Amino acid sequence: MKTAALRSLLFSLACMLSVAAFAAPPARQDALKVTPDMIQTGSDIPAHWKEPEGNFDYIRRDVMIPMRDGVKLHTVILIPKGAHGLPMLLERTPYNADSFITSNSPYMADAVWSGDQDWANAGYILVWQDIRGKYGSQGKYVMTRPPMGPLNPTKTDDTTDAWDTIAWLVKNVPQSNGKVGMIGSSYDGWTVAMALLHPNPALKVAAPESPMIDGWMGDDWYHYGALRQINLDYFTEQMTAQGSGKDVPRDNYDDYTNFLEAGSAGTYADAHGFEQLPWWNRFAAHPAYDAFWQLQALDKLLPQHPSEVPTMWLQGLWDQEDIYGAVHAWEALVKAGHRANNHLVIGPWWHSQINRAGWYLGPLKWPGNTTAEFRQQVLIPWFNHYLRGTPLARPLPDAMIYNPVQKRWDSFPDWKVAGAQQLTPLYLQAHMGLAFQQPGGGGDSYVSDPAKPVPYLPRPIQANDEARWRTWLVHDQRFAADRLDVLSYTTPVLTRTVWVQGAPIADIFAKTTGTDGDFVVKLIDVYPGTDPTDPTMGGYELPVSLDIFRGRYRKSFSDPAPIPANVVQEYRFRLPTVNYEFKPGHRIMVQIQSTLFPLYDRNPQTWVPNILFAEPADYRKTTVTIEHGPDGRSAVLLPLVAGADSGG
Ligand code: PG9
Repeated sequence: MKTAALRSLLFSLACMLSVAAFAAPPARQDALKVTPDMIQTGSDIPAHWKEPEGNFDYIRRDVMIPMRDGVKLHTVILIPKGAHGLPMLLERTPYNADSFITSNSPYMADAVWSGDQDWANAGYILVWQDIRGKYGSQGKYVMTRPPMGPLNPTKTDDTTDAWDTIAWLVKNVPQSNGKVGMIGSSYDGWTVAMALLHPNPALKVAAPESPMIDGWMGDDWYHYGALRQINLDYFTEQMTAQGSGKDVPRDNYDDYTNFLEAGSAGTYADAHGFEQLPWWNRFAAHPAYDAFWQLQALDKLLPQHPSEVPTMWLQGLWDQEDIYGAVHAWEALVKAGHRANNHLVIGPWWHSQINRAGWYLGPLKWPGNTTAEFRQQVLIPWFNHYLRGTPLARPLPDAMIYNPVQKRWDSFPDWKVAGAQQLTPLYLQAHMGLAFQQPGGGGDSYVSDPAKPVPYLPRPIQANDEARWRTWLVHDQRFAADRLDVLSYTTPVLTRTVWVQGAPIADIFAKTTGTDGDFVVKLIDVYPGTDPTDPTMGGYELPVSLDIFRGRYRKSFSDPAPIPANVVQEYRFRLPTVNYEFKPGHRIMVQIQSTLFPLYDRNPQTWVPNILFAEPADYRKTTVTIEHGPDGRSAVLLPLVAGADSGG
């Protein structure tokens, strides 16, 4: 009771006081005292903010490294605190060195992007550099700047820039042991390959990952002369600003519609101001494989300047951007006698997936994180060997290629370059059959209508939908098999394993009523109709290896020629390298079609000098006939593993 009374007394007092406070006259504004520390006449943003790094386990250095011509390149270096005698891992990039540090975590392994976390944990000094003219670097940007020579009359290229950078790092990073490894994927893989043309002696090991090696033959820009017009966004992203540019603006949600309405790739480019881009103008003037492309094809240049740097050429089995580069660079070096220091690795990955998680690819699931396991168990120990002298548990084989059916890595002590393997033809047959026996004859026709090209994915298609882009090469092909302009040849259900190891060759004999045309060939694994462990895979048509070929280049890539109408011609081209087992119960399918749109531009199917600028009237329907023989027997030639073959 006592307490309650006291509480009510206090409450009444408080109420009286607050009424008194409200009732008191306000303090006069001009009577308030202002001291100088209350006033800001400048900016509240300091000219240079320096993060206190007391609890950081690393030091960040941002430096401008001078090149031999005085141009300075912006370089970010992360050094573990207290480091001494550590190797350096260098990545040279057009994609913003700053962006590789994805958070301001005080812990180096948390601060860097996924591709570098294992390297940070492994105790490396990490170095990223903006290449000339991009992001923080001085100088002029040139798209995949050709090496000094006929296409580059200056005194620098990405070989000299890598050399000068490494020389500077060795001198100016006292925490290092003076040894450098280079890594990077795609464009950054190209910069690794460029460094190898004349490597600084401190470059001790290298891994070009999905490197762009020959942009015309089979990497980003063309495949066997068919234009990858979907990359036109890349032009504006990379070359409309020193930093990041924007994509091409879209009129429609569906890129199928956008490219179809534009007509040719050239019209699309013109409509979006591409004539302002010097690279586009050089590019568009050289649709064929002329000196412009050949003189910058790195699989031609590397064997002319072979390095002794141990090099791991690495790519994905379903690499939707640069499926050509690593294999061809490795093969070119091996053919020139440099097998000993060059290794080939092909993982079950999409483009650049090596630097991300590797549990699955589209519907294909692996028993573990194939990328992290590879980095931790193979790549980093191999780098450690050359950069720290750590012994290797076992030597790296000539080639390691993932077997996506057994879901394991297969190692090859003596992987054969394409052409050195025996090939077994799997022939197209009557009644849409496919078999190892020679066919009787005949052929099948379809109408290829440029007004209704075959899409590479079910519509609607957004080129920049990353998830669909990364997995399009493993997309179920049933959507295409339904079309009348897609021929699907299938074996009977296999009774034995057909194991393909190497590069299949498409060898198609065909005639067309037009004077030009493209041929798309897909080698497909048809799953059994039901799969109790994964019902969604019942009847799945998985592309194992596919590519496109532009008919005008059937005799020469540099000198295209019209196709004689209604005359059978041979179209022979190599498909991407695989290590694939077609299992009993499955069937093998070969699909043939003339368009893969809008990833590839449409062939007008009428001869014009430069397809990039075909006029609307040039696009014409044609009837294409694929021959079974006897004049020419269409087939896909398979490099088979002896003893596992011929189930069809
Ligand atoms: N595939 C991309 C590219 C490389 C080189 C030139 C143009 C594009 C990339 O991912 O970097």
